[in-house]
Amino acid sequence: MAYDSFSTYGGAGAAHEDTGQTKATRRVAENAPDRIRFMVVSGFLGAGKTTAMIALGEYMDKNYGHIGLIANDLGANLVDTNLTQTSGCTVEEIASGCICYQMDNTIDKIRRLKDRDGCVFVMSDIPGCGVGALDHTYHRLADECADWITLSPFMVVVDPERLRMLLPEKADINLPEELVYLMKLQLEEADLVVLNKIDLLTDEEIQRDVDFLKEACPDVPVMAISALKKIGIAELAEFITTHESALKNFSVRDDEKFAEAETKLTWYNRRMFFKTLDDSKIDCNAVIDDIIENIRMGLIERKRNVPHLKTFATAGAGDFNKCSLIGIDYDIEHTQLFIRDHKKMSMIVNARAVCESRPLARLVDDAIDDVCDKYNLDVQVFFTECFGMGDEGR
Ligand SMILES: Nc1nc2c(ncn2[C@@H]2O[C@H](COP(=O)(O)OP(=O)(O)O)[C@@H](O)[C@H]2O)c(=O)[nH]1
Ligand SMILES: [Mg+2]
Repeated sequence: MAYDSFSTYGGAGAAHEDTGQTKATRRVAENAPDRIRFMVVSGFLGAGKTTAMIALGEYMDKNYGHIGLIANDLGANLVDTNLTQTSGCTVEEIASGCICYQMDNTIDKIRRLKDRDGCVFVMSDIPGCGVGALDHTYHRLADECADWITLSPFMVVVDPERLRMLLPEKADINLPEELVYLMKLQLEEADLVVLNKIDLLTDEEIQRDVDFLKEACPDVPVMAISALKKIGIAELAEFITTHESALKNFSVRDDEKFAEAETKLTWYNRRMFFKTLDDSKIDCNAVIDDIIENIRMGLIERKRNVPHLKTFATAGAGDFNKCSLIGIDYDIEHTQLFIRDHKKMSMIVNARAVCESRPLARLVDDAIDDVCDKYNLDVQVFFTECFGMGDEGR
């Protein structure tokens, strides 16, 4: 790729080698005997927060010292926790709510990662759209833990597909106006904007998106990476270990439009187990594709959308399938397919949808009934939760 300036701010310098002591290694070590750095990775649903966190974690764990990851999402049986555990970093999970409202727990976890696990840097992602975390987490940590936590830039990951809604072309990707508003708020909150998924773009498109983001966020650096293909990770690691948050005064506590936007989102988590009724082995990849496709079609029919749907399925002996869908206008992305046919599989579905919770629950049930008929399967559901951000009694 000819686009050679992934670091578009301040020339963070040549990429580090994967081995040996880098300048930054020494810096972190010098500063850090009794301090730790903390960073929130924010960004839109499906933008690549978790993938970016793992890519950074893996790289920094080799080059900077031990890294801790906090996988933060809502509910039990989450795909992301399973994933982050493959990174080599120490992983903690906060699944009972957003870190914003779990700060005592979050501070405990950061302390434990530092004292027990010897971590020098901890990253946490955030559920939903992340907006508000600067206020709730960074300002609280700055007030209470300044003597042992250094706050790295509040990082907002941007997905080029979703960015098209904000670009002059104003692409209509079937997301309500409220979510466009959430994306704008996200950019305002950032200390550092990271354009992700540049492996999907031409050099001209990367340049156009970076220029647009620089103009939209004139006071903050913009960097470009591919978390999946691990492009620009060394430069990003250098930046976040050598800069600190500006601790902007940015709050959405009294923003009604924000509250309204959040209530558009519904969380759906389910864990289940499938087996063939006649004990035969079948192509479980096709079953998963059909489930996702049925959900997609059901949402299209109801004029609703799913900014992020993730599935993770295992069938023993290390064979697994991981898929992702980032909206009704997109194809299913297969991060990993089963290599063999199976007669059983265990599966997790996590959906973050723009759809009311009851019709969503019904639609997923229908999608599953449909594959059971088609493939002659029995299903056992172990866990389901489905709730709107605004649902009473949550
Ligand atoms: N092509 C491409 N896909 C990516 C990249 N980073 C993440 N993805 C994919 O985007 C989807 C959402 O990623 P994820 O990290 O789960 O997003 P999150 O919801 O922000 O945590 C997954 O299917 C990823 O494999 C990237 O750099 N390039
Ligand atoms: Mg995630």
